[in-house]
Amino acid sequence: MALEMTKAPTFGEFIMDRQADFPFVSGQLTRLLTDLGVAAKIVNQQVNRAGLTSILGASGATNIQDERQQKLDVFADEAFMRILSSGKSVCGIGSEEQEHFVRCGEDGEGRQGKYIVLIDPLDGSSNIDVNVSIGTIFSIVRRLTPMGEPLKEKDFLQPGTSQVAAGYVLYGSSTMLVYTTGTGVNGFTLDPAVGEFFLSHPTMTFPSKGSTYSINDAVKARSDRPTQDFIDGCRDAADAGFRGRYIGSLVADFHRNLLHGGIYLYPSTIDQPQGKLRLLYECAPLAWIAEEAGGKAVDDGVRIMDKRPQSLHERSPFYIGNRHLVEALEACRWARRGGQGRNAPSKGLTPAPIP
Ligand code: P6P
Repeated sequence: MALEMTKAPTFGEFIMDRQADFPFVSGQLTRLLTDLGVAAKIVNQQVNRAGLTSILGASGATNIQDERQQKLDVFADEAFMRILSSGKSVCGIGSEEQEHFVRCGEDGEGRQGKYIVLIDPLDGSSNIDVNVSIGTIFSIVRRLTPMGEPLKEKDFLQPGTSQVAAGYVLYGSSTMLVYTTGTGVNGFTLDPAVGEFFLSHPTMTFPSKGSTYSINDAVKARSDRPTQDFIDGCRDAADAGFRGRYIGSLVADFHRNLLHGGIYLYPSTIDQPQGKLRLLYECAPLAWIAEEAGGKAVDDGVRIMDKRPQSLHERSPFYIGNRHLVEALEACRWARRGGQGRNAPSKGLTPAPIP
C-alpha cells in the first residue's frame, strides 16, 4: 500500500516557505509568528482544561477596561507577554489586559527588536465559564523609532494599513490559527495529538454572498437609524434565507461569517458612541483579514484600516463581513442622509431595501 507521502505543511513550515518569498527579510517576523503559535498552544492547553483546574472563574481583579478579569485572561496575557518578549523580534507590546504600552528589553525601553505586537490575549472571556468558543486577536507593525532608541507612543499608534501581519486564534470545537501577511488568508488547525498547527484552510475568502447578520439585539435597539434600517431589512429578507446568529464572541462570529458568509455589527450606541470594540487589537487586525479575504470593514463611514488611533484602548464602531452586506449597510446610511454624498448604493443591493 503506497504510503500517503503528501501532508499539509505545519504552521512553522508554511511561514518558513513564505519567508523564502521575501529574500531580504531578517527572519524576525518568522520567529515572531512562530512564537505566537507556541503561545497559542500553551493558552489552548489551559482553555481546554479550564473546567478541570482551579483556573476557572474570575481572578478577582479588574482590567483597564474595568471588566472582571477571568483567570484565563490573566494566564493568556502572561503567556503571550512572556513568550513574545523573550524573543529578539519584539520591541513593544500593547495588550487589552495592560493599561499602558509595554516596552521590551532589559532596560524596558524597547531599543531592540523590529516589531510591535498589539494583542487581545483572550477575547470573549465572559464565555469561558459556559464553554463557548473564545479567541486571541493579534496585530503586528514595524517600529517607527530607529533601532537603539527608546520606543515612543507613535510606534504603537499606527493605522491598520501599517500592519505587516494580523490574525486570530479560535479556541473552539477545534483550535485554529488564521493569519495574513498581505498575500491572502490561511488557516491552520491544531492537531492536539502532535501539538502542531497544520494548514487546513488555504487561501480563505468570503463566499460570494452572505446571509447571516450578527448583532446583539439589545444593542441594535440603542443604535443609529441606518443600522436599525439594515437589520430590519435583513429580518424582512428571512424568506431569502437571511438569519441572525450571535455567539457573543467576536472571533467565533467573525470566523463563521468568513467561512459561510455574513456581517458582524457592533455599532455606536447612545451610551457607547464609539461602540465597544477596540480599534488597535480587535478591529484593525480583523479588518485586514476581511479585506484580504475579499470582504470589507468600516466604522460609521470610514474604512477601519485607514483610521489613525489616538490611544491604545480606543474604541470604534465596527461593521465587517461580505463586501455586498457592508455596502448595503452603507447604502442605508446614505439613504438616511437624504441620498447625498458618499456610499451611493450600487444596483441591486440586498437585503436592506432602502426605505
Ligand atoms: P455584547 C466580548 O466581550 C466582546 O468583546 C466580543 O468578543 C463580542 O462580540 C462582544 O464583546 C459582545 O458584546 O455587548 O454583545 O455582550
